[in-house]
Amino acid sequence: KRISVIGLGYIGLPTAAVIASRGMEVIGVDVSENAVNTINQGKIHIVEPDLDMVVQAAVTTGKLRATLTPEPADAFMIAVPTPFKGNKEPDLTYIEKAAQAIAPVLEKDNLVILESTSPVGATEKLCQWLQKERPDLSFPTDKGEQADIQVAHCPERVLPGKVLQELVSNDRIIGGITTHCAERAIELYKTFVRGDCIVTNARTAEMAKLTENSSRDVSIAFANELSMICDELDINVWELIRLANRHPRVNILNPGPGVGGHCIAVDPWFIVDSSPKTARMIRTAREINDHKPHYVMHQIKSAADEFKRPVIACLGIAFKADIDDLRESPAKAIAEELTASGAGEVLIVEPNITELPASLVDAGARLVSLDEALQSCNVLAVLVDHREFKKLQAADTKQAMVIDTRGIFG
Ligand code: SAJ
Repeated sequence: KRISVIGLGYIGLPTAAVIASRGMEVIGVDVSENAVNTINQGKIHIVEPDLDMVVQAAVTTGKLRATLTPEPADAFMIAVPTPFKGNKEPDLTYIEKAAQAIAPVLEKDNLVILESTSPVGATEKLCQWLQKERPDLSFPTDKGEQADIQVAHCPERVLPGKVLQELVSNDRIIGGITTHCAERAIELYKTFVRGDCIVTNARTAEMAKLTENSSRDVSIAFANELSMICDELDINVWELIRLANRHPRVNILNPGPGVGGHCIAVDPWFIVDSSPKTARMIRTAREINDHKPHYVMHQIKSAADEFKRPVIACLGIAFKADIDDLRESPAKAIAEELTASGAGEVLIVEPNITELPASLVDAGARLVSLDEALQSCNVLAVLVDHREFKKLQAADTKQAMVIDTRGIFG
């Protein structure tokens, strides 16, 4: 069997490499020449623990090959980005482009799987886009079980930082447009997934993925709202949550500087876009989490205003602990806003990177060691709970005013 993976990013590349490591022939397709060349040299263009070794092995054994133009295959797995537009409407352009790219090489009995997190109805749209390009083939939205091509939505659910492990161990939701589509998809996933593969229809599978991330977003918003209420009432939110969580049926998540990454801060908007009047809590949770970085930035700024020559140390700019991913990071946004506001000299400690992004360098921020930051700062903002920072004791921060958004000092 030949499997083609469209989109070789954070989801597509690990998926392609894992399937190749099971002995199947995998052709990876990407629009980026740099990604294609890097992968064909057995290297990777993204950061994920252990991915380099798996990709190198898959390329060296000839099981994985990357290309710019799709080639015929038995199954196509689409793992392209689904961002939102300025007005928070889902942007399905990458899925449409992927459909147009694979349509010319589609053959009868091919299986097409959409892995990208998508708004409800996107898998049906994918069928329509393919149908438009290939009027000679029939699709399950139209011809049901008699269709030439099978289509399913099997949303990815892996946690950045643990992708290789979760790709194999997580349960999978298999949303077939028809039963036969689901059966075909299960057959493919069973070759590399150890978790259960649970069948449903495509629309429910789309909504299930959005629901998982919205559920987490709503829970984090609850914690973030609590943290702001506690500031007003002079209560330590970390102690409060520890106490409340002693109740057998309460499990509050951790407040933080806001919600980052490219999933949890995006996906709930797809539900809001589909049901704008009804999705009130989901929208409010998004607004609370999006507001949190501004709130934290003002807290830091008022602390800095207490000093004649404020030196602000920002501990961490990644979007969460122990990764180097700065995309959609609230911590990075806070550091940028602080630097631009002229609140003081800004020192950044980020053990997972070797160079600061240009936006911060240009604004005058400096990347320094933890020791240097501790020695020279008078305001200390803990923005990410990296393992290096969790070792800190209150005594290490000396005379600095501390804003601890992650509760490392409890
Ligand atoms: N965060 C908090 N408090 C918490 C937990 C998280 O502030 O108690 C923040 C993090 O610091 C980070 C953001 O939330 O900024 C998101 O981090 P995360 O670890 O919760 O999730 P992601 O975005 O790395 O991955 C999520 C996962 N979804 C769920 O756990 C329901 C993952 O399984 C999905 O595959 C992924 O989104 C995705 O691709 O959709």
